[in-house]
Amino acid sequence: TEKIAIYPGSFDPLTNGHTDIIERALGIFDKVIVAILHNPKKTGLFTVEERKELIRESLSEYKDRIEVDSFGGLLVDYAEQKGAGAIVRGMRAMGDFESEFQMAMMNRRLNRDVQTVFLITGLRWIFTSSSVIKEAASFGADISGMVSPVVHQRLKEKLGKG
Ligand code: COD
Repeated sequence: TEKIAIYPGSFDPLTNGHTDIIERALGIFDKVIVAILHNPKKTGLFTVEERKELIRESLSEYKDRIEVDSFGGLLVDYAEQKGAGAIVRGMRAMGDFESEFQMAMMNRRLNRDVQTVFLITGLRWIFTSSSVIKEAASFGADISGMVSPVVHQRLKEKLGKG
């Protein structure tokens, strides 16, 4: 049977760090569902629809094995509904560990059949995050090489900077 993993996150917007994790996950699983948390209380820089669009365009070469979706409510319920046996999370430097561990334990408590799989990012993405990229881009920093060309373009349009 098909091995399906959920890669959940905010993806506001997708960075090359996220893409690195997706590529690694595709080496293990048959299909990866990139799932954006739909949080009505928290608005990001990009709408959920825009984020989906950016992921689809940036990862079009993998379109046969990637599904891009959004979800609300509990992640483990969504995973079960999608027939996914695993949740993939990316690990950067040490700072990620504590909160990720807590979330994984909570998710296991909620559904012991869904495993959390941590993948270690490529060294060059250790310091990359959507928030740092947004902040740097808002001050006009050159963030090419940290995001895909489409994300780069859309960030420039949103922030009105070059
Ligand atoms: N290199 C490697 N990994 C990276 C990088 C990078 N440079 N940048 C980000 N990542 C990883 C993150 O570590 C994370 O694993 C993933 O990519 C997504 O990151 P973000 O920042 O886009 O998304 P998060 O961490 O804000 O997403 C949080 C969730 C939406 C997954 C979480 O809030 C959730 O599951 N909510 C649903 C409610 C629920 O079920 N709660 C109970 C669980 S405690």
